[in-house]
Amino acid sequence: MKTIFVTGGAGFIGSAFVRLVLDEISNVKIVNFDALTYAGNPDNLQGLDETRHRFVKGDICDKDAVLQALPEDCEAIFNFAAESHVDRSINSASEFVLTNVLGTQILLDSARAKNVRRFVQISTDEVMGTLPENETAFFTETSPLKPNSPYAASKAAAEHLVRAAHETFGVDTIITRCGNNYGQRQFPEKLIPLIIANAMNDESLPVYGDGKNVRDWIFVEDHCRAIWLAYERGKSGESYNIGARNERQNIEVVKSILDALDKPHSLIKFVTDRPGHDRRYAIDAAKVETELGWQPQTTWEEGLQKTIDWYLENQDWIKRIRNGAYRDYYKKQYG
Ligand code: NAD
Ligand code: TDX
Repeated sequence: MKTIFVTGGAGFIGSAFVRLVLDEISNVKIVNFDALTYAGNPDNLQGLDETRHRFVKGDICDKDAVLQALPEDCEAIFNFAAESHVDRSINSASEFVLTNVLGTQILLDSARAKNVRRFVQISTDEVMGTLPENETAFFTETSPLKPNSPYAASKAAAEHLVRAAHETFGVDTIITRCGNNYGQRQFPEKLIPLIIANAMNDESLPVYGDGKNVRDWIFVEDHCRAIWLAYERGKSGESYNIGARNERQNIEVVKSILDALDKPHSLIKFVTDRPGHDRRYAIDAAKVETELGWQPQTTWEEGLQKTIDWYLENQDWIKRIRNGAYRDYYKKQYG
């Protein structure tokens, strides 16, 4: 049995990764280290095989706690833990610098201290900024880092620290940069679950600006499979851009959800644009396709329907989240 250390494994993508590894990789045990911030949810870990999964509540900025939880003879750290919502970073950036920057450095130091064999940093396409609105420009692994939001800047800073650990100390590192994920258990501050939750309750659907910003959507399990392949087959020190070649304008995404739920388009409400709103993200996935032999397995139509079905079938999950703290956030963000 190999042991891996997953941070942020009670969040949206981290919990999907934990599930995928437990389901599909038989010789791996997981220590799942998560601070359970507003975005971390123990409900996301229900039903896991507890003989191979151990949850530890802890903060990646707390070095003693990390060193204590990090198992001896650890195969890899997968760092999913982050403050992940762009709008929250616009309202208050400090938490983003702490967790996303300092937390990553503490994990890198801990990896060195305990001779962890590989460090996988889960990064984002947003570190590369924004693209013009034509079909010919894409993010590649050699695109310059030009982050535009405090969130993206903190993730770019983390990438630099990962690179520095590799160059200076020879830490075996992999960076993955993915586009917008969607799927089960995503916190309803992000576009797709927010629209599904509001539409299910016949509430208005806030669309920023003209609704024509483009995101490159990927089903969360496809992202997680690519991360595992990058860990297994990736070259030390390299970055891998992950995307399913699935660009959509926000307004198209919102209308597709309304149609699937049989709700009227009149619920859509155009609201003030996000400051510094990146216009378009689009990923050239040639490197993960050719070097890692990865391909997405879920089409947009299948993935969106699966996601909507999950939210319809798990209304208690969403009700528990849409509590007082969420309501306060929503009011502050949307008025
Ligand atoms: P999320 O907000 O759903 O989950 C983040 C998790 O990290 C939560 O469980 C939270 O409790 C935990 N966490 C936060 N601060 C922590 C700390 N200081 N110590 C320990 N745990 C802490 O985020 P997500 O959407 O699952 O994103 C996971 C990772 O993937 C992030 O690093 C994010 O930058 C990256 N990413 C996300 C997307 C996307 O579309 N959601 C796309 C590309 C990359
Ligand atoms: O209420 C909304 N209305 C709206 O029009 C929200 C929450 C979003 N939007 C727009 C903004 C974006 O153009 O929808 C698009 C998607 O927004 P988010 O879900 O907030 O995602 P984004 O800002 O694109 O960032 C996401 O992808 C990259 C994740 O949140 C990041 O963690 C990831 O790194």
